[in-house]
Amino acid sequence: MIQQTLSIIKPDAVARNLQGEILAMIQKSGLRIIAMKMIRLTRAQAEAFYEVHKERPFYGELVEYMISGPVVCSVLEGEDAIASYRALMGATNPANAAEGTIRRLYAQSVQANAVHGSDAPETAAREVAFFFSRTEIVG
Ligand code: 3AN
Repeated sequence: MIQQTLSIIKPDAVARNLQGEILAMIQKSGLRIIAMKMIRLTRAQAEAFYEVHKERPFYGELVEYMISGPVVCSVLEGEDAIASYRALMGATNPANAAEGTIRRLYAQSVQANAVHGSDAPETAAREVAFFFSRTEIVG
């Protein structure tokens, strides 16, 4: 099934100038970038985006990290895009990420793990709409 998913290249990866390499991996995997923007999240945006983790002990640190520098948000489209991008990202903890995945190559820690990708169709719809209006999805 053709799906859309939200990707975020997180502050640690943008700070290390890895946007191009990560976008190249996304494109080589066959996913199409149908919308993209570089932004700096406000605290309110970061808190709202990660609201599901509000009760987790790492929530405060996660918000601080996500506002520590610019991020690159994009909407990816393709066959089974949600699962296929999560496979390309690799496990949340880079120590467990498979060879050749974005996180194995570029993540620094469980928190500074280079990329975000939606984890289910409902979250993908919410996350795409969180960052992009319909007219910004141009691909
Ligand atoms: P994923 O990004 O693989 O979907 P989630 O949704 O469990 O993983 O976690 C969201 C984000 O929260 C992660 N990408 C990471 O930045 C941060 N995070 C998750 N678990 C931890 C943890 N144990 N300690 C610090 N940060 C964490």
